[in-house]
Amino acid sequence: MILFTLALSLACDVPEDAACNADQDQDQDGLNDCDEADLGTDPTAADSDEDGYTDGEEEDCLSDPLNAEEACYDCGWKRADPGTLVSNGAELGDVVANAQMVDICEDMVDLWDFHGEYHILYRTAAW
Ligand SMILES: [Ca+2]
Ligand SMILES: [Ca+2]
Ligand SMILES: [Ca+2]
Ligand SMILES: [Ca+2]
Repeated sequence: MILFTLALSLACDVPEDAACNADQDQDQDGLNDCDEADLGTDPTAADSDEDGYTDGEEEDCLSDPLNAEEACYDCGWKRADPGTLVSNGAELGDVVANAQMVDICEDMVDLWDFHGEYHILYRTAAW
């Protein structure tokens, strides 16, 4: 009976996720090892997808740290596209079609990455 109680007590002392250490950031990318385990990023490589932005920077700018095709915008815009938008028209209150434009930092930006924010869109054309 004593052995059973001791074994039960030891089992309760084991942290839920013993494979990672929330106090450790091996690669100094701003994400602790447990956050990296949750995201699937490499805890020993600061830039898991080698796109030039660290895993922590991509987490902050809402970019995918496991997709080298997607990185933070140089101007600092967040990638706020929830991935669920569907265009339903161009009237007030509608979700307009996604569009891509070059911003002042010369990045090609997706309109839907500004979801949930208010911006003034200034477009011109010249011949
Ligand atoms: Ca890390
Ligand atoms: Ca990492
Ligand atoms: Ca990256
Ligand atoms: Ca990326």
